[in-house]
Amino acid sequence: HAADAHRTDLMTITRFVLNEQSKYPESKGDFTILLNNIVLGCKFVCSAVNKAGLAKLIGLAGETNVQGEEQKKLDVLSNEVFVKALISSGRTCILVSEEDEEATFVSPPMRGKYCVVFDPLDGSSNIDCGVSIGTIFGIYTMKGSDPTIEDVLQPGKDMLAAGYCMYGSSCMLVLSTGNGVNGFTLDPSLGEFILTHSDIKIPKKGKIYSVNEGNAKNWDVSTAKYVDNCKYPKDGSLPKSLRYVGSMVADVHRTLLYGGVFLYPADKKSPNGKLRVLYEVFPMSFLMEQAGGQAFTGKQRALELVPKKIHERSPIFLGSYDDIEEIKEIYAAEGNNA
Ligand code: P6P
Repeated sequence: HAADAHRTDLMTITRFVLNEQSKYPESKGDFTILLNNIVLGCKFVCSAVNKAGLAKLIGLAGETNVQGEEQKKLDVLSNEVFVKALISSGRTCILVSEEDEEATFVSPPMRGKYCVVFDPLDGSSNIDCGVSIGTIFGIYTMKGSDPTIEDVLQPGKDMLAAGYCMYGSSCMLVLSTGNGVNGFTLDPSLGEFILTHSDIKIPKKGKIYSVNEGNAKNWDVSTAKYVDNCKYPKDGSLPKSLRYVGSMVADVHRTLLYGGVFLYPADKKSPNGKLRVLYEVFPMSFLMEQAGGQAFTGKQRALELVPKKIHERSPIFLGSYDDIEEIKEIYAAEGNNA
């Protein structure tokens, strides 16, 4: 039976990536090895997050990260786990983490050709109240023969792959290697991520908008106008619902599956918005486009941004194709006049 086949023909993330990579005869399995180490990191963090309340991991580590935010112990732990897993893969040459001010250059003999940019535990301010949090990552290939910082300042459209792992009611890894988006759910009894959401496509138009309304006072005219249209539609359609978790992985995952838009706009306080280009905006924009959606900065296609600094920020509007078109039309008409 089909159901049985599904149960017995377990498509693990490793098998899935191997199948994908077999389309590239020249690939030597390096990407699969890299991905396996990312998956290992996600499994470890999933376990640590689920036990956080019990293992007294909660609470401030007393240190502050480069963003000037109090670091919680799980941040520190997650970052260390991913850095060690990525270096030990022997397939990376540069690592950029939200938790580390400087990029990490991997020395031979552990050096490989991939550059990984990641936020090991995004949304960590939500750890103590049990709200879903996640790991976000993007993968570039080194351009030359020796790694330079330019290799991690490439536009998001040149990423080889991107994904996130959400630690919520279940642990789910959502990945794209440039051929669509697939979702894998961790089966804790097997310790394997199993394909559960094949070829995810975001609905063309959604009924949900996701933004921190608390920043409304500081929005520019175009954002204010778009959000107003969501609440008081001019075309007689129903108002959109507001859903905002305050954890990017949770808000983007819901947007990807249900449709609608997620916005973290610029405002008078933060002219470049809050979210980081390399390891929040680019990976989520890459996934959205691969799922048939769009990602816009208020000025341009998000994936065409060329970052100058590894912790640079950008405003971001991402989600359903038609909803983002509406935002682009408003910005085209009104501009960014804050
Ligand atoms: P605000 C979490 O701190 C985070 O980096 C993202 O995960 C989330 O989308 C955003 O900040 C929430 O920011 O200002 O609405 O609390």
